[in-house]
Amino acid sequence: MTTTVSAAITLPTADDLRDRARAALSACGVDLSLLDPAAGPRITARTPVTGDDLFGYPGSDASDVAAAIDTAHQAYLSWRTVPAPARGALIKRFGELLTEHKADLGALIGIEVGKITAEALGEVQEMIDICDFALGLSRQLDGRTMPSERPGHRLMETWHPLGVVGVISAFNFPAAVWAWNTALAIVCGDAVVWKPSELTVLTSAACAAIFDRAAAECGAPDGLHVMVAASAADAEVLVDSPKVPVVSATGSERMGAQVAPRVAARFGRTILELGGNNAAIVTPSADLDLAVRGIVFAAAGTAGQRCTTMRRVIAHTDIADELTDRLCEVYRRLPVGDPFAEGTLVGPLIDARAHANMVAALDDAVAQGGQVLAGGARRESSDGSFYVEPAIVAMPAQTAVVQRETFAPILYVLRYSTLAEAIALHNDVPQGLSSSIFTLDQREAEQFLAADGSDCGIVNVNIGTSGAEIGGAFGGEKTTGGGRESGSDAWRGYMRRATNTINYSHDLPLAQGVNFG
Ligand code: UN1
Repeated sequence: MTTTVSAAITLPTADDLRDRARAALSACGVDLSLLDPAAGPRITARTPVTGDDLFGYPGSDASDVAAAIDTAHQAYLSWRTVPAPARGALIKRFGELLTEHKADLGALIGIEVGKITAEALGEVQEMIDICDFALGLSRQLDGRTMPSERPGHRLMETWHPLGVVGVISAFNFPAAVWAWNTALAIVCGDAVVWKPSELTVLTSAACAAIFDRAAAECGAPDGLHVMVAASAADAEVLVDSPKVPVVSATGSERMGAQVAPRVAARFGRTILELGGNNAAIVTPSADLDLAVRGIVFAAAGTAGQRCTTMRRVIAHTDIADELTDRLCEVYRRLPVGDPFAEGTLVGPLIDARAHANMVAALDDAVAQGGQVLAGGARRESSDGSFYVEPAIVAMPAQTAVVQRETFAPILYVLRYSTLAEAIALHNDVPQGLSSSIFTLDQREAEQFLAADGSDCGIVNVNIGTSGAEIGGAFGGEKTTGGGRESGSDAWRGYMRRATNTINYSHDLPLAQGVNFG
């Protein structure tokens, strides 16, 4: 399946991308003298757009990570005493600066991740939205009061900051997922040490510089947020440090399986957002126009590199042929190419490894009885860049390849006859992040939403699996890790709960009516 089709892709030059990156970094407040350091550990910033290395950036080693944790812990000790609404003022300013630098951050995300401009700007908008949300939250970190069983007593809950939150983020949402965690953690009174993906160090440096500016303007303690450009091995300090009560990690199931037991062994808390193997069930009553649009955005958008990307369609036999034909027809016309060019909808894969994984998955699918109906080929471009045509593969059954997450634009199509069979197929994968059903039949929709319906953390009706709003809690079950970030009451994951019983009487009645002399 390693076919390369000849319609060559025209790309910007690496020098052009370097110039754009320098301009955006400088506008965001990153000291350009950091680029291409002469000595010390170093990370290489690269672009998937052309496949070229862009700059060197100073790396952090394990001792830097330990020092960052100490600094952040000190900052937390004073930050936790700042009233939450005053903490919100910092996030308000941060959101304003993000708005001001939306285009700069969008450019960096485009350069380092290869997202098309609309999606790169969408990611920054998601950061601005979470700031709005966290600002409101800063006046709503509410606890309950419960009736006490004892006269003259009050029972209530208060919520307090926890300490340093370790944030480990992935390349595909280099800015927004960090912002979900950081905006909430800061409003909750925590400090943050951030280990971004090594693939997106420039975007991360720009985000950190913008945050630092907001923090300085608002008089926040130094070191409230520290970014460490560390390797996964050096970042293990973050995983093991007892001074990091919460580790919020986004990435592969393999990474989560390493991080979670180590944090648990020291009784730390994790917020995990790991793999997804998201599906849509399309029923006979579905509005197929809507379904096609929703599926194409979710399956081919971001070149299949979202954790929420749709990887499976489970189509009723009555409409499966028509749906598949229509999807293939759209797939054959999808504009693949330079993410900065107007009209492009599918940018590059992140790197050679991602492409090798896609090729291997397509080979496995064919060996397991699949038939590639559209796409799958690599388009001719520069040597180090990987532009692929999103693929649709008809599968006779939910074989091993369909059950694993391949972080590339491959959409497997399966067929079903009864809704019970469709839901069983839907849930028969290890992951449990996002899901959707396309139907105009309320009974079918409700069955999918019910306790014995979709087993995912995100369950949608008549929209695709990706592109969640920040207002809801984001995350999923099973090997997705069980964490919840972003909206709703996800903030509670960044705080500790204290149960308070207050006696305002002159007596000392004991609970449960216990008489103690
Ligand atoms: C991710 O891919 O890690 O729902 C996050 C979505 C985005 C977030 C994706 N709001 O697709």
